[in-house]
Amino acid sequence: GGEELDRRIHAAREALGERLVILGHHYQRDEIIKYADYRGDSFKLAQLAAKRPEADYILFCGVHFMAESADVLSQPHQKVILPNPAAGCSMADMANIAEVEECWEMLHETLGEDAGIIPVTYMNSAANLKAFCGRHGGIVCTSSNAPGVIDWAFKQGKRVLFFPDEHLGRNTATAYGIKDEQMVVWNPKDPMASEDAEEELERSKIILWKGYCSTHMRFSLEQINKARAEDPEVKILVHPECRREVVAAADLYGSTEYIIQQIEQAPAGTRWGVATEINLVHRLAQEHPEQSIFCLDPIVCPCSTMYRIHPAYLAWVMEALLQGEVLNQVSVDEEIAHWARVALERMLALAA
Ligand code: CIZ
Repeated sequence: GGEELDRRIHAAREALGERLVILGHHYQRDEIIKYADYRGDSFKLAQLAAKRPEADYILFCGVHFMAESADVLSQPHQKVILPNPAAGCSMADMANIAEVEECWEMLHETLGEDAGIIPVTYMNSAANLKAFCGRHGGIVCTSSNAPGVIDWAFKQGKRVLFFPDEHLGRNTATAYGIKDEQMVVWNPKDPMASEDAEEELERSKIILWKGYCSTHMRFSLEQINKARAEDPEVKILVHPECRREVVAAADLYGSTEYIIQQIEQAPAGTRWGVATEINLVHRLAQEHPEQSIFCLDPIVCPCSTMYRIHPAYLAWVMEALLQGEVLNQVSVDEEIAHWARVALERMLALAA
């Protein structure tokens, strides 16, 4: 039962002491987040790992690409553990290295070797895609710093190839002033399908990979209209992985860290309709009873892969550590880690 698991996790936690740090992503459920030494978005958590060199083990309560980034940015002696190895990210899986390399080749065949394409990958991607960006003059972005990264990329070249999330790419490019007709969607399953594909690519400024977050795709313009009809004062706060029309209709949009910050700074009595993962929305509602916070999607489901981190996995991997056994370690190949770090460090240099 829950109490027994809780007792086992606390006992293992005590025994492991400073050798273990537990990181919890904002989208984790309360039964997990309560054990986290730190909470954050993927990027903040990956950086935190490196700042705790006394911790030999980093227990990453989140999804696979996040654990990979933590491994890339952590110190060589640190081991990163993903409690349940089946916790992936369906959006991150929508782009793989073979497809991205094929796309890169086709784009250069069509546009020529001086196409001036800068690859930009969202943090939500496998380490080998970050490494691809590192090798080809590109960069990583998060939902917090995407505007600054896009600006950097356009100063380096003529075009951007953005993967894997079409919507973050489109929302960021729109805010940057790129017109719809300068955006092309790249479907890796059927590239160059359109009759006008060549012309579209010639005039493109940004090529958007056809990937999406199934949790954020649940939000719609109808939900926003309904919320406003019921309460004209309601503030609509959405994540940039939502569709363009949802972001366009919102009062505010931004990353998880931005959403949290907006709510923390708002006066008592503020009423919010929020479009992001339900565990974060519920937690914000609990932590801010002085405001009214609801999720725009009435039939909410949590992110199904984040949900795969269950307390039983924590107990299992922590007890194994006490026996000297490292289970479910996420370890990125040294060559890939090197180039992924190049792309991540370009992003870090921008923030500095
Ligand atoms: O990068 C992250 O942590 C995710 C998945 C979302 C966000 O906005 O922080």
